[in-house]
Amino acid sequence: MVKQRKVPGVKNYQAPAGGWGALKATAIAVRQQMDTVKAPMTLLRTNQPDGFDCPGCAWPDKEHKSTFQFCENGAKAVTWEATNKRVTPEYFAEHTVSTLLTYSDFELEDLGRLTHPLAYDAATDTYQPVEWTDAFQRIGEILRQLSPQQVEFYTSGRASNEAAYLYQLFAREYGTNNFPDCSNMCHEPTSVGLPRSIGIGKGTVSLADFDDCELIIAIGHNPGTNHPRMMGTLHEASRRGVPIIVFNPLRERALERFADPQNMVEMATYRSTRIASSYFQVRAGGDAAALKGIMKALLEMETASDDVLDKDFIQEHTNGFDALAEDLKKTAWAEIETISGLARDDLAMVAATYAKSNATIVSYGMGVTQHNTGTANVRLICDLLMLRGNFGKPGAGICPLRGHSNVQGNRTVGITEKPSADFLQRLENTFGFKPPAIQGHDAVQAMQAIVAQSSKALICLGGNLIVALPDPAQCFPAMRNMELCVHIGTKLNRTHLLVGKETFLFPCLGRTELDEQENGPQSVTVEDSMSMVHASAGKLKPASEQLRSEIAIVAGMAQATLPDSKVPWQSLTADYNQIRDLIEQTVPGFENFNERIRQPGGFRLPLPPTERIWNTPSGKAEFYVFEGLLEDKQVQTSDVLRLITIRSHDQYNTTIYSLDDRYRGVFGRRDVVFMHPDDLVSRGLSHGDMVDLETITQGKPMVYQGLTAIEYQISAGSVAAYYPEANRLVPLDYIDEECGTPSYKSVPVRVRKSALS
Ligand SMILES: Nc1nc2c(c(=O)[nH]1)N[C@H]1C(S)=C(S)[C@@H](COP(=O)(O)OP(=O)(O)OC[C@H]3O[C@@H](n4cnc5c(=O)[nH]c(N)nc54)[C@H](O)[C@@H]3O)O[C@H]1N2
Ligand SMILES: Nc1nc2c(c(=O)[nH]1)N[C@H]1C(S)=C(S)[C@@H](COP(=O)(O)OP(=O)(O)OC[C@H]3O[C@@H](n4cnc5c(=O)[nH]c(N)nc54)[C@H](O)[C@@H]3O)O[C@H]1N2
Ligand SMILES: [Mo]
Repeated sequence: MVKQRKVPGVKNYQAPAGGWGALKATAIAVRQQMDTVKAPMTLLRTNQPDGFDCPGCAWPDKEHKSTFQFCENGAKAVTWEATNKRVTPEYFAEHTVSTLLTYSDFELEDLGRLTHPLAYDAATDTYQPVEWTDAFQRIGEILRQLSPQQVEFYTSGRASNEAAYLYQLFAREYGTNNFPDCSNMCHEPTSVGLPRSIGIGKGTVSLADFDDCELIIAIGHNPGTNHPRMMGTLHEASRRGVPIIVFNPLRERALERFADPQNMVEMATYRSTRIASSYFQVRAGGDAAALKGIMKALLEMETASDDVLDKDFIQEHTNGFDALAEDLKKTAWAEIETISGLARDDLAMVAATYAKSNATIVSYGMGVTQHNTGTANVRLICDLLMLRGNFGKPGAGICPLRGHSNVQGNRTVGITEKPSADFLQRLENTFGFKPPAIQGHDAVQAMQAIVAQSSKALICLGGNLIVALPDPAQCFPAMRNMELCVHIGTKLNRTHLLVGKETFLFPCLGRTELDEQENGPQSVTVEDSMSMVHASAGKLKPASEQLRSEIAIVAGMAQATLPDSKVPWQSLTADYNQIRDLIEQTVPGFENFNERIRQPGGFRLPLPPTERIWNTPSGKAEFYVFEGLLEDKQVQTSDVLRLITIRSHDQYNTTIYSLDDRYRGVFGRRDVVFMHPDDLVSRGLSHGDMVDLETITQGKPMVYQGLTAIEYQISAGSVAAYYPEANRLVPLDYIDEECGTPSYKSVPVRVRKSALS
């Protein structure tokens, strides 16, 4: 490489992921947020049988009873919640909402934990303290005046099963299925695609399968940052000699080399373990083409040797093989190569490795789902696995890496805009009211309804919805028209400041905190990425005496809104065992719920594909034919680049812990765009130049000015910038039509020298 010009805050980070860098970063996070005396005890209670579930990610623990697993980003998530900082009514009195809106996302949350229930006062443009009961009464009054179809009930995936269940009960008794949730922006392609292919919208592997697998294919996820405890598993697999094939447009350090802080020898000797055995820098949005290429090569091998496919499995358990084979035959290699950005020989090599493995796991994340071919991508992964019978045998299966720590559980207990008739019937039988049957809004539809002013109230159980959604220029101002906004959160964020005519901000207990109710201390439950359900109980003294549990807040609003409700809201709040009894009555798989969560490690929900039972209409697993290959049909001009919006190492979704992104060598800033050297050269740009990005849309222009272009190991044709800032380039209606998920990772953009430079 030619010697590059120095760009402030940009360095070439040489160290492996994990290792001493991770320990140092944890120490800093603790020092900045917490009392150093309290911190070690709190961190040690993470993911222990009598402790709390880590709010960081949804990766499971070995039986949830392991000794403390060191995890840098888990520690950040915990210390961020258990911080000593507070944002008090006095602070709100002195800072108008308009002033707070000028703060960065980082500055807002860094003010600390919310301490009091607040109501927005338009006359002073400030949040003022309010009594809980008064707030509930007012919310009830407004909701009773609105039609239920005008109200949106958002859930972010940290809510416990118990809170989420009560929340859906409240909204359904009130009369709506409007349940936009974070999953709509995340793994909806999994929830929609997997049931069509294998009959259930969840991953099929368990941790034990990683001990038995012979090959791991990791597509479009960045575990060193987002699922750090998975690194231990990958590290073990790699040391066992399991090939790990990675598809990712960016060279992510943790997928290349990792030093396990759990491993004394590696730490003492500064050694690390290679993770990926092969690393393919697929073009953004090129996975469908790559997957089809691997399958095409596999079929070509089958023609030659007749021993590659699992023909018994295909015959006995699947439908649609011939159509798939026909389509693969028709698809030209030239097209596969152009769109995936990968060579035929490389894809054939992957097919050959796959053909040798008797048990393969494919893991995937947002690099697969956040495309307008997201659902197709997920189904093509199933096709690939089905060709060699990689469902329902040890060491094999599909492993979607879920986002929020309980996003999967929220779905299981009823947070969905398209509930099944069976679930609605169970609710009716148990509670004696008729829940609405008409389909509700998902996240994008909810926002569109808010923009169109047909929705007039938004209630948020956690999260930062409006910042997480695309197109702030359209969405932020639309919030001004709302009759009512209610936010239940732990820390202040921008969505809370997009106030409507009446807005309430309720502070709630976090995972780490003791939840004391009338019947004593309570625990909640969560479900991890591998369908394990277990209990979580915080022990810390709550951040303020005014805090209430999410459950108590939901129940309080429900009672005030539905005076004739038959649901015993108050006694459910006093004793969460009663909520679990109701879940048991209405959601299949929760038999003896209260008893089973007392076992250390909890229990696993049923996963029929692991027994080769397929709950599809045909009773078989369904092969899927994806005739298109392109990420979208509209935009194919010669200068188009595909923008990927990504997370830095120091952020949790819209929560920014610091401005560093250590593994990618970016420090103290986020205003950068990662580019391939050829893409810089062909635009007359060099490393460090200031550039503007413009989305290629039919609609109004969307521009992001003044980013610094940095040369990076990213596939040609793809560029990357940080989320949520880059949401200004994502059109709201640019979605996967099958499931409504925004295509956050394949936005067609042009990059040019900045008008500001
Ligand atoms: N510390 C931390 N932990 C988290 C989160 C967090 O923000 N911070 N967020 C949580 C949530 S809600 C989620 S959903 C998960 C997210 O976890 P991930 O799924 O890992 O999410 P991202 O970082 O958005 O993107 C993942 C990777 O996809 C790659 N990618 C982008 N486009 C493509 C493509 O077209 N093809 C392929 N093959 N790869 C592509 C990117 O380069 C990146 O490495 O993590 C959860 N855990
Ligand atoms: N461009 C782009 N946009 C994206 C993505 C992307 O990759 N690119 N990813 C998408 C994905 S995968 C997701 S999941 C969404 C995330 O969307 P959300 O889940 O809505 O956003 P978060 O940033 O996780 O929410 C942070 C807020 O949650 C609140 N909070 C934290 N802990 C708790 C708690 O225990 N209880 C309650 N009630 N509140 C709590 C705090 O107030 C905090 O400010 O963003 C999506 N948006
Ligand atoms: Mo997510």
